[in-house]
Amino acid sequence: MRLYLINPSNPLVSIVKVKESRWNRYRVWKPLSLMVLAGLTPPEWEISIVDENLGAPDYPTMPRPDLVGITAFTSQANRAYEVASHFRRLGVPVVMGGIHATMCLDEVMERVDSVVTGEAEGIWPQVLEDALHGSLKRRYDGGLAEMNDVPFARHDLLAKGYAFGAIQTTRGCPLNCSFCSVTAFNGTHYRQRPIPDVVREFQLIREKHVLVVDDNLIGTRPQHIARAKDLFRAMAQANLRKEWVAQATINFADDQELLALAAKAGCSGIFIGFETSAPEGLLELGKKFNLLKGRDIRASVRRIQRHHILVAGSFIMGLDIDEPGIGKRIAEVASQYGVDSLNVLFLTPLPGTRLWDQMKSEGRIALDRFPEDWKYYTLTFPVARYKNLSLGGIIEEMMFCNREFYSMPRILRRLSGNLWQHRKPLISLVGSLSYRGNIPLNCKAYANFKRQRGNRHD
Ligand code: B12
Ligand code: SF4
Repeated sequence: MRLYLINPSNPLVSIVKVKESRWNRYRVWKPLSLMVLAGLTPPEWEISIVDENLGAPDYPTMPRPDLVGITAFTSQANRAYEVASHFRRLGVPVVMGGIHATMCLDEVMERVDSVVTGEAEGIWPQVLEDALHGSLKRRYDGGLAEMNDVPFARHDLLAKGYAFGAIQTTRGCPLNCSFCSVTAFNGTHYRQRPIPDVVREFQLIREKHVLVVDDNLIGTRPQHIARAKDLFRAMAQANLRKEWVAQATINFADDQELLALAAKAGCSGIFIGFETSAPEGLLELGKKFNLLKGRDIRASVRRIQRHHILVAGSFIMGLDIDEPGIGKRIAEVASQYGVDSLNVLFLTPLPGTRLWDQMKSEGRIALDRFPEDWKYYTLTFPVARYKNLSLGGIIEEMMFCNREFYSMPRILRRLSGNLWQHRKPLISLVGSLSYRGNIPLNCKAYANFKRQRGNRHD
């Protein structure tokens, strides 16, 4: 039995355009969901994972599969439907799962044979069994998985063409920020995989560099942090010889032992969602966790960097409190914080979030012809109507911000800081050049966006 597991591309996402900027090779990440599904699949299935981010294959020339499984973030939904329709025309049953299928169930049901909502661990073997007997149901729900049931991902199936391997150690987030789908999808309970499983799986990854995909590797409570320390100790003891990057909240900086253990376990970079520097903005986004009074963020960032860990900061533009000048402000704040790289995203109402409900009720979702418009839900296009910023205005702010933060003098200033502090100068430089190289690409993409969809913002 032949199974294709497909990760559809989204040609609008500049990070997948490796050919247009060679630095982007370092920003194409493995589709871990499909590697996990493969890990849940019994041996009678011959599995191929197709990651269209590396280029879509010529499907008609490939052997006919018996079943196709497609994953999709919302931004990939359009392409997912094209791929589904190709295989359905051939009479091959198509199953779709993942975040978009879960949040937009009705839309997806109309376009595939079977939909799996939620996490797959508890249900995928049943789906395969039914497919084998030609009795696929229209809908399955995997709910939330037991973390003991998360299998080792099949790292052997997607070995070439990536700079980073991928692994997951926890799921769920109690914080439920208004713009984020994680709590709605993975639940409020912070669930952790058994430490020996994580260490063993790390050993199966071939790449030297690894992305830990957890939304918050260290969690929010003392017991979460204690577990993170145990994990780092076990990783260091196993002498993995890997360098990894992960996402965490700023409280990562608050515990010197945690930082030392993370560095010893191979942590080379941490991605932190600051979102905004304004307390009213954090309240607007429901990210109260970042509101710790008296925190000196620059000092927190420095504490992390002293352990030779790079800090990438993420901000959101388009909040109700944001006004003209926000681009300059974010670039300045990020420089003040001393982050090594900056990622700014447009506030985007993703389906299933509180922000979606709010913006929908206020009639502020400008791009609302679905499914065609989903391809713009990459957080790199302004798909909503923003309170104090016009469409042209917010695009200008974004371009100003990136040009400012990634100007050559600023890149060189950060590089000299990295060199001085022995903090991965090469990685930092590659990261900055990759962002800088994408500025002209983004510029072109915005111009097309304004031409094709600009009238929707009126
Ligand atoms: C790693 C990651 C990335 C990587 C992607 C790597 C990759 N190719 O998969 C990178 C950095 C590239 C990325 C990019 C983006 N991401 Co992202 N990302 C994540 C993150 C942190 C983890 C995803 C992951 O690997 N999870 C581990 C796997 C095992 O879990 P899973 O994907 O949920 O899969 C399980 C189930 O969903 C299900 N399942 C999944 N697919 C299928 C398919 C079938 C057939 C079946 C049966 C089951 C099934 O089974 C799996 C096992 O239980 C999530 C947050 C999260 N917690 O999910 C955000 C998340 C998925 N990203 C998000 C977004 C918005 C984006 C971007 C659009 C914007 C951005 N800049 O962040 C881009 C889009 C890229 C694109 N191609 O269009 C949103 C998606 C919301 C939505 N409605 O689409 C999330 C949920 C974060 C959030 N804040 O809300 N992302
Ligand atoms: S943005 Fe981060 S902290 Fe907020 S709900 Fe999402 S994963 Fe949790």
